Amino acid sequence: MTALTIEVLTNIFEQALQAVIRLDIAPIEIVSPMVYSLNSGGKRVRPLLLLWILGIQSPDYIKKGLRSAIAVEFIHTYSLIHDDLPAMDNDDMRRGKPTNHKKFDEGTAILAGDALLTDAFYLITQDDLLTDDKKVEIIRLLSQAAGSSGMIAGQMKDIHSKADQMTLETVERMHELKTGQLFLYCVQAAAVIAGLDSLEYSALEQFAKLFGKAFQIHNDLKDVVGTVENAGRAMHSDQKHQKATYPQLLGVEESMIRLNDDLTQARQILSTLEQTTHKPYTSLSVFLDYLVVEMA
Ligand code: GRG
Repeated sequence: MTALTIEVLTNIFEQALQAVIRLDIAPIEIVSPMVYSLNSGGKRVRPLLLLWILGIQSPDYIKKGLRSAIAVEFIHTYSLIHDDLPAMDNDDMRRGKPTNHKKFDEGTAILAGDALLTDAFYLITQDDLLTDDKKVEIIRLLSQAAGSSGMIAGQMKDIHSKADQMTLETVERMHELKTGQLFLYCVQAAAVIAGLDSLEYSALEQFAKLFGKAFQIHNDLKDVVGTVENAGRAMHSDQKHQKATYPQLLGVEESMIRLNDDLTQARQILSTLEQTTHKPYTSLSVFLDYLVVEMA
């Protein structure tokens, strides 16, 4: 595990991702908009989290997780394409580039999202390195995380929410579903692939929940105190869309305090996991470091 860095893992992931893009089979009209959003500068946090946990078990496990990791990046990419559509957030820019429907057209963007969503599951079925039982379990976890009781439920709450009627509790629940469920899938899929025991599995789930919450607070803070380059979209976009955010509900300072509390709790889980399993779980703090926001 010593030689494994985010850069090394990113290279492994990028190579595997580019290799599954079906230029040879699917028509270029649909592959182009899929590839445009897949390769437009996403940080790859979800697949890297899944693969890092596998690397902690043994570097040999990483290749077994590649398709499950690509699948979650497909789902994440679809969710962003659809989230940017005029019927949802109606955003022109993402990651500093035109959104999919601006680069192509609305119908194409809808279909590119549909294709990414559908192909995610196909990719897992075509995984030669996992048993059928594990593939079914991973598909179950991913469909649950992304579906009507997971990310879609969160998005539904989002589009029907009125910022001034949201409480901290309802905002937290919305993000747990909308953002948190895909992170939960990442640790669950890694646990299934590596065959982890239930204690390790549930500690990782607790870690993922805290990470998802911290990720969202960080994302909200970036919109208020960051720069356009960091946010990759117009600043104060949440305010424009009248979204209820952590800084709006709690203020910037209290949001930072909560973010740091979540990060501290997440680090404690990793230390305990490392002590009990003798595996290098504290190396996962590289994901938490990225979310640290310094007080001014
Ligand atoms: C449209 C079905 C459907 C779901 C959309 C996740 C989501 C639900 C919408 C995204 C809106 C948003 C900005 C949520 C905040 C948290 C979040 C998911 C940020 C983007 O994730 P990053 O930072 O993105 O991992 P990159 O660009 O790095 O891939």
